[in-house]
Amino acid sequence: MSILTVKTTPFADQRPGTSGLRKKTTVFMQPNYLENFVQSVFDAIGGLSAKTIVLGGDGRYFNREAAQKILKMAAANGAAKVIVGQGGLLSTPAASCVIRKYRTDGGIVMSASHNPGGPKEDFGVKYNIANGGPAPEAVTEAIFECTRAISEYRLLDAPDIDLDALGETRLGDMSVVVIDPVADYEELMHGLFDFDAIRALFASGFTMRFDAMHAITGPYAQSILTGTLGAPEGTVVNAVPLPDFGGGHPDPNPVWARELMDLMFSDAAPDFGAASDGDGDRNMVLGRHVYVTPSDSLAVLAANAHLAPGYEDGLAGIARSMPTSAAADRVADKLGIGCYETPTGWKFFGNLLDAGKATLCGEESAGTGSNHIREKDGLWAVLLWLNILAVRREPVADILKSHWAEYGRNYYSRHDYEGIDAAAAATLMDDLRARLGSLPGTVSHGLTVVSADDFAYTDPVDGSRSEKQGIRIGFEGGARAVMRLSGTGTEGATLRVYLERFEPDPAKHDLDPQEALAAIAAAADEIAGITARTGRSEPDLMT
Ligand code: G16
Repeated sequence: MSILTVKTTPFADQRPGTSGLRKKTTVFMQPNYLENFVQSVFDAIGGLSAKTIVLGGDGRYFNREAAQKILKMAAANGAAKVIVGQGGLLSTPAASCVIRKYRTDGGIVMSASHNPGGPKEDFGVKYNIANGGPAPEAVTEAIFECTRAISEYRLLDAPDIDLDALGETRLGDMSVVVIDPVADYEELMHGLFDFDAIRALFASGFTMRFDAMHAITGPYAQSILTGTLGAPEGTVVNAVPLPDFGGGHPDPNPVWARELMDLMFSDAAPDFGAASDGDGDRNMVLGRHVYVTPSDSLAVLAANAHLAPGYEDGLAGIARSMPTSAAADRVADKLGIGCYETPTGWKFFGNLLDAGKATLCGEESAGTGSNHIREKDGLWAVLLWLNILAVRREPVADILKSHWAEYGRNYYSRHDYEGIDAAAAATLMDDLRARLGSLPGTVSHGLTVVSADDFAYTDPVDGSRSEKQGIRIGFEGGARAVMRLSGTGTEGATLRVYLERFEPDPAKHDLDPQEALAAIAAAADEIAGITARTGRSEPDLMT
């Protein structure tokens, strides 16, 4: 087996976004594209010599081929060992768990998360550092710089290895250890939650539907919910990961998880419903006839986390991304613990978790997690909910209502305008940015603007600064609209408009969120000129 040094030239579009590099699968499959990016990762982290990394993916189209190629590149770059999930599979949270458990130097996750998969859809690669979390901006920028200068990559000239056989093999001088993708993760969950209490909950006739959306969480949910916790067969649906996610969009939200939504709002609704995304880090939670927004879920989990053994000593602090509602802040306030507001992107939570400042983290984009790993974790959130339900024995809707009665309700919704012209989107944001100083005092749809700024973040641990992280428009009375461009799309631009209004009066907690937020949405549209500039009168998605 010889090491090939292959000449290449840079691709101009390999700057990682909110979460790694995501492109159309055909872009990744063109000669040298994947290789350039992977070699740049290795170069940016100071080479792979004698290092151990983890490798896995969400099983989407091109996962296996990419895994073989990355293994051969790791071997040619001098890695000592790669721990790889059987079949090239690992959910994002499981990859984080394995990186931490075996104290490896980092890991590569092949996923485009909630984006659809298939030859005409999306693929992605992200690099996680030794703490198990997404590479911080300094590292992703260093990777990008390497992609701009790359002239060659290294590849072992060797046959493919058998990714389905558990155990250790060799690829040149490198050891390859194929592991069960579920076992380490399940062991971690066992240590955090009261499995006996959850088992008793299911034994009492509690019913649940978990929609794995034909994505990576299927095997994890089957093993833990149906296997270990005794949930009835049929609890987990769409449980077999498919390369194209069954033609669906593996994004657990009210639109893409329509089937689950319909069931949960029907007469046949089980007690609890949940779904997770392509790579298993997102979650959606529902009760009978009720949808729990991710922002509310974070707040309820924070207020009740002490009911689970892993969190019985209380929380050090809570962190949320800036566009996430302030519902969790009210819990932090009451608990007298720290509360942190970060830019969008799980990578910004890493330092807070490492420094012990935050225990729970969450984002409006259906991500919730804790210090047990350094990624958001869909099934973990579901298990924490189950542990809380097992102790409180109340319907989800009642838990939510009593939470709002105690803390007030943050009405919240995100409106997405997808696939809009990238130049028009950039101009919209630039023009709005240029007018921020003159916005206070403006009245739109009966709402007076009292503040307008562009969110910037200074990491309290390492002092790093991130600018231009979303435009915030505050209205009199505390309502707000936030606007930013998504960093995870692969076609055109996606404008995200986040709307929020606080309602302290329990007598007014039963409004339809879209109605409760209608004036704020109209004001945001007028102030930014969304309809006028994009030609869209309606968002494509409202979560
Ligand atoms: C990723 C990031 C999240 C982020 C989300 C949406 O999630 O890990 O932190 O909130 O994208 O980002 P954007 O608004 O820029 O599209 P995932 O699940 O796609 O990895």
